[in-house]
Amino acid sequence: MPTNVTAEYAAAEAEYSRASTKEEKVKALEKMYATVPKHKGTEKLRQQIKTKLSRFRADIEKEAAKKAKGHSVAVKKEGAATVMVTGPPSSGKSSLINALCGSKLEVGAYCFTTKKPEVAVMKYKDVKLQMVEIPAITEGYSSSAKGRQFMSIARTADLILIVTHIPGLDNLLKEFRKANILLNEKGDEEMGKVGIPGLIVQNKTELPDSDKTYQGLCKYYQFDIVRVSGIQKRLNRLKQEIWQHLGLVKIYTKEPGKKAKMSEPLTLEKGSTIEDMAEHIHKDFIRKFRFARVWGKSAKFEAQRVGLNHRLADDDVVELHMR
Ligand SMILES: Nc1nc2c(ncn2[C@@H]2O[C@H](COP(=O)(O)OP(=O)(O)OP(=O)(O)O)[C@@H](O)[C@H]2O)c(=O)[nH]1
Ligand SMILES: [Mg+2]
Repeated sequence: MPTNVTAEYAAAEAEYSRASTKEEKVKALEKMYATVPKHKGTEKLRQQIKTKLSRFRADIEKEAAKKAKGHSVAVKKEGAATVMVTGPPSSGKSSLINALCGSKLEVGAYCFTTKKPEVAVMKYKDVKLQMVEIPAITEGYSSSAKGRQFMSIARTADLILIVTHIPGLDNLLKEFRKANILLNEKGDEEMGKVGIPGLIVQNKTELPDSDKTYQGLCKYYQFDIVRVSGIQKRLNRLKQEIWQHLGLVKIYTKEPGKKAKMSEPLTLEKGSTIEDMAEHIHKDFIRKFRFARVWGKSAKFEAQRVGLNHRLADDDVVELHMR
């Protein structure tokens, strides 16, 4: 042990050796990491703490996931992406999903109507997106056994919606942080933290005090806010925003001489190239590739002939020419 550590660090280390559960170990390691002097001489020590932290966190995650499976709250991914619908109790999460997906999730005028993860599929312009509601988030959520399971499902999301009708989200955001989910921030693989895009959806905006609620929500400046009313069902804007925040592009393929297949677009990450697309379809495609023709926003003119490193845009139509 380095001689020049602080008393706080020494206390944290003592806590670590006393800790009997993995959760306690993580807590102590976090304190150690926060209090260890940051200079060249402690580099190795800091690395060791990080490694231990990520190992314990991964273990906790795995156990939560296993438990979740046992209680069949696990969610099988489907569709082009998974959107997690979260928020405080009774904010209208289930109502909103029903309006977006045409599903029939239970809606109730009381809190905690939804008790386990519920799944529905939303269609957005030929793309299917999975929507998952996890039970309402309240203080202490991420330290309870159930809440931890739900958070481990949230960790797999491509986008997290915070559906709210109230302005104060401090507690809710704290629960995400405690579950090592960083909304609209970069993750830290070594530390077991995942970064996931987040979007605030202010619901029930037809109610009289909704402008005041909006003012309150604006202080969470790292989030975009979409204002909706689930019962009025004008949700096209929300659908668009969901798609935009997923950071995907949908690409329609066509065979030479035929019309484009407009029913099942490929979905790729924003910034993807023809090469990414070809690889996505089949590994062999790159080897046999001659050129592609592109229609749409990324093309300078219709049917532009392009190579493998051409960057695609949302709604492009692509024709691959092979050897
Ligand atoms: N005024 C108003 N009420 C709404 C709106 N959307 C939902 N509600 C009502 O809010 C209550 C809760 O709706 P739910 O959809 O069950 O809300 P939830 O967030 O899924 O609730 P929990 O699962 O219990 O956390 C119900 O009484 C709904 O009718 C809305 O846009 N405006
Ligand atoms: Mg619900």
